Amino acid sequence: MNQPPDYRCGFVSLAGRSNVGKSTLLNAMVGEKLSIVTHKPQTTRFRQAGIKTTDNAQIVFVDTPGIHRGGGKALNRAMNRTALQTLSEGDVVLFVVETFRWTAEDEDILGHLRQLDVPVIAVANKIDRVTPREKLLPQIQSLSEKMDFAAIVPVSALRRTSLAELEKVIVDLLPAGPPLYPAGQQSDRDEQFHAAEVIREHLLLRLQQELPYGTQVGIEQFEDKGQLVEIGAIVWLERAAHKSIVIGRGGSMLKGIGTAARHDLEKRYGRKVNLKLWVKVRDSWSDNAADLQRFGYDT
Ligand SMILES: Nc1nc2c(ncn2[C@@H]2O[C@H](COP(=O)(O)OP(=O)(O)OP(=O)(O)O)[C@@H](O)[C@H]2O)c(=O)[nH]1
Ligand SMILES: [Mg+2]
Repeated sequence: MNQPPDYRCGFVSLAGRSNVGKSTLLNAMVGEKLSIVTHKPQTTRFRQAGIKTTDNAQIVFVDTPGIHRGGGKALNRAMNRTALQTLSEGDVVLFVVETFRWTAEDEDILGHLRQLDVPVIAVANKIDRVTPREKLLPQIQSLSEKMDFAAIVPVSALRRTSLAELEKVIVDLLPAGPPLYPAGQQSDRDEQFHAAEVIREHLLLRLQQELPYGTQVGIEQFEDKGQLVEIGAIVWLERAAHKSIVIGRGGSMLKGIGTAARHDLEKRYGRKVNLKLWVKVRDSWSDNAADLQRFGYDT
């Protein structure tokens, strides 16, 4: 590929509290569903890059867990640590907020952002929920008083409103340099990671209350057999008492989760998928540093 001499490339960290739409934004910017999305907080647990390559720039978006208070378990601390570490590694930071809601957690994150010496763009997301439109202006105004942002860009990640404008603002702030990833590569994670995440998305969607937060998915088998992809995964729980709920009456809950995940994976690969799920218990894994490390968290 012939790169123009002013080609730009850099890391763009997505920062923000849970549920503001960081993963939705990453997927929309890259144009591929790389990160899982649910209406529940703390959906994203791992750092993941989503790469967008154009003729003049390569933007490496880095999705992070939502920075949150409370929880208090080793898992919560690991997620916050991952998010803060990623912030400090960006050439540019996107501070994603809900346009209509500012919370104590937003204020905490602002405190971290003020200490960075890289440009921070405030992304005022979910503007589709701001009606009438006249309300937008005072909200942007109050955001502008919080910090000296490089820019404030109101968007709707869900409806893909103003994303081209956001991309332009980002590219203008990126350092000059050649691309870091091959043009066709969109994620820095392998297919096992994505398969586990798809299964976790359906655990989050179908299990109630605290239950999904104690689940973890481990891929045991991943075999591409041409017309068929065979996947075997363990759903780890942290209490034996949760097993009967996750399996459900006559296996119905686990079956429902497996079927939904299989449909998504079949769409992803354009092929048949044979998905087998097993349920196992590892007592209190989410508060155990050794278990977290084993499951791939930064501890
Ligand atoms: N109305 C509206 N909803 C949105 C928009 N962007 C995201 N959402 C919704 O907000 C919820 C949370 O989205 P996520 O992308 O998972 O949020 P997140 O910031 O990655 O959350 P964590 O991974 O938990 O930190 C989902 O229900 C999304 O559909 C938007 O522009 N408008
Ligand atoms: Mg997320």
